[in-house]
Amino acid sequence: MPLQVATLDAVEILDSRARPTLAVTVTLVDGTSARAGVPSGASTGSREAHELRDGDPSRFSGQGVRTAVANVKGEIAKLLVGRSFADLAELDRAVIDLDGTETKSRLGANAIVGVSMAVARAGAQAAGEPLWRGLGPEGVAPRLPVPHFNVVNGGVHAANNLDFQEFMIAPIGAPTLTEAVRAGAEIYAALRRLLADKGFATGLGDEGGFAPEIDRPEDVLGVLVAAITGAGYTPGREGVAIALDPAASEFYRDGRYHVAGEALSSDEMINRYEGIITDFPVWSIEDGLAEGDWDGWGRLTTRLGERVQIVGDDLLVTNPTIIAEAISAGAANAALIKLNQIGSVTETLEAMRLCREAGWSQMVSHRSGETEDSFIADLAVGTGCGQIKTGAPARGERVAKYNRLIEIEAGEALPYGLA
Ligand code: 2PG
Ligand code: MG
Repeated sequence: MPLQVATLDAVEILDSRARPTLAVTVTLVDGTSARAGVPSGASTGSREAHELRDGDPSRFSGQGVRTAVANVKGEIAKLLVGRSFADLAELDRAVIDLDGTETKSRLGANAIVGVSMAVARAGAQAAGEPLWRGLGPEGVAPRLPVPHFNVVNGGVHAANNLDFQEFMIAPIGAPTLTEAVRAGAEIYAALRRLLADKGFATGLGDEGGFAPEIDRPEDVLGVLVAAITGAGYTPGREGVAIALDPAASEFYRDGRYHVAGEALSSDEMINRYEGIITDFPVWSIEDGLAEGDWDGWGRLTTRLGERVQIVGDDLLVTNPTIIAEAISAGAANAALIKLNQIGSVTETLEAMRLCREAGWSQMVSHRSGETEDSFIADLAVGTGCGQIKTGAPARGERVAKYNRLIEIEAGEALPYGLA
């Protein structure tokens, strides 16, 4: 069914960190209307698509997005309204060409991805199908993903001294998505009690996880295992496993990884991870090394890639060209997938296709700055990738995604688990 846009609108709204972002609304000529909220990251990879901010210091310390809003309502609307596109890929391509830059810096990747998401949603709605089905590539079976709940926050997402950014619990062995969410919520509650009993503050970081003053990652992992057991679950892949996103680019300075007072070389950092996966039920490590440390990534994947998933986030930035390079270099064995890192739904699906064909796994991801939009839940289901991370099982903008997954499962009997 061709896509014909009747109206395109955008407004500057707030994300979950009180920073401006865009909401884009599209109406198709058949009257179908859909909206999308644009996410925004803090620990961004240097090769991400360009998030256009106004830079006007008199508003939101320069963080306003009125220019991006004006680009949606102006240039992009002028391009799209009154034209017919065969599909989303053709429409996305036209907007990307209109922008004309490598990183979408002229119109703004935030503007472009918002339009792309809103049109994808409207297109599915007009076809009378749920978004996840509309996003599903030909020949790929939909699947409910294993949720990765980020229950302890550090790095640039919290004010504590913890260098690793994310400690996630993943109920891989749960029978259904709904039971996995229950496990996540029960362990989160158990963790709160444990931290309080040990005298730690239970305030939250940006993604809804606790942000205790614990410095050593191994100490956090010990508490997490206790929370998993305390809530009545089995630590490990048959029950509830742990995933890490150290976001190592953020603690890599002068050729060293700075972790809890130590300054480690790449190989010492890899040794540290080897110890961690030996002592704790960690099944996945994202951004274990810095984005510029390509040689280190190759050694990390060679040494630990048979035992755990090695996920590139800042390293790959959902960019099909970079992912293709990383696949031939053997720099990782999985990719994190974020729509706004590349800036369109079409390119995101292309990145996922490359991974699938190379036998790489994929984890669909939120950003630390989020809206209530649950688009990524449908993206994860439709592409059958088997994994999603979208923060703690707390805070509305995080829970919106988990609740959407629960509703998808309630409406349709789909398989649950890793792909
Ligand atoms: C990450 C993300 C999401 P940010 O590093 O994986 O958790 O953080 O959105 O700040 O880049
Ligand atoms: Mg990351």
